[in-house]
Amino acid sequence: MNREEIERELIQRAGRWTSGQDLAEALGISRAAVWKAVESLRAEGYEIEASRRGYRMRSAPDLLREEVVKAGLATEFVGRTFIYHPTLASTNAEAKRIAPSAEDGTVVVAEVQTAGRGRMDRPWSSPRGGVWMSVILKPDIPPALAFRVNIAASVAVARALAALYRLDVKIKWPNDLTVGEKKVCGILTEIGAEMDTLDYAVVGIGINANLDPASLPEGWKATSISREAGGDIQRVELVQRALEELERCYGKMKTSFDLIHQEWSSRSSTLDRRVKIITRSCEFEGTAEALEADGALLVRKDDGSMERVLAGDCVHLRSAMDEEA
Ligand code: BT5
Repeated sequence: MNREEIERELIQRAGRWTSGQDLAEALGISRAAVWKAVESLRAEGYEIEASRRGYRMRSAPDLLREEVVKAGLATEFVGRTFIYHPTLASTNAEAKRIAPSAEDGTVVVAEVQTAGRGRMDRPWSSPRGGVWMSVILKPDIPPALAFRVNIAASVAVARALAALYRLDVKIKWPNDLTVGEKKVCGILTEIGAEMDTLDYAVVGIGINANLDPASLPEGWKATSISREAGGDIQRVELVQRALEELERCYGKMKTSFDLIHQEWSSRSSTLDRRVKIITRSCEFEGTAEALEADGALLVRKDDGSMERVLAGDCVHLRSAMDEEA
């Protein structure tokens, strides 16, 4: 208990000296207990100086701990309840478990997932160094509009990656974020609903932050931020920014969704491409002509007919123009 309190105090006063006496008095504990808590923080990788002037935090380890993320988080409700786990099977599974009684905006984060999942129960590789988190949202919208949450999340994370690391992030339909056609982030939105009410949406966001894409199977065409940005990044800042952008996009979801939809379209790498669509029931090729506001992709088949695809996978093919070039 003392450890968490000292951690919070030192993070709030990072870079400034605080006397052991002040800390002990503020928390109603002995100076020896302060010292013990400082020692246990150091053992976890915190750099804390000690001198006659007291203690000064120089750096915190790059862990997505509640106290550290919340200390600089400029949101009203997203991430205000922030649940940190060193390891979980899947943050989406845990978020769904707690969703019925959770506050709107609750975030579940894990440093490592042992059974991370993608769409259609595919595996999602989640080693240390990535950002694996799920946000529980309770929008007052009918279940039929739940796809909006997914679109808002794609736009939000794309904004965060573009703003923080100047990456040219594209959205590949339906919701992969890519850099140079390689996947840097995957999003999985799952809902709990009755016939006409949405109880919750759990938005699972997996970002390959500081990891070596060579450690993932080559066929996955994956990349990471550290690879694209040329070095490790601060994951805490990334989580904060992504949650802030998510709150902003989520706020527009009900009143001005067309703005989010427009941004989604303008960041799309799928539009105007030749694509192969694979759904549960069929496979076909064509040209991606439009992204509709309900998340559907409109594909013009070679026989001229138009197909609306609401769910499935999309492979980007080389365009006829590329082939001529
Ligand atoms: C997705 O599925 O892209 C959604 C991934 C969502 C992951 C987050 S992490 C936090 C939360 N908790 C969870 O358990 N899940 C969410 P999909 O479009 O089906 O892509 C899955 C495919 O991507 C796999 O079949 C692999 O080919 C590939 N893949 C797996 N791990 C990857 C990684 N780390 N980076 C890039 N590609 C990966």
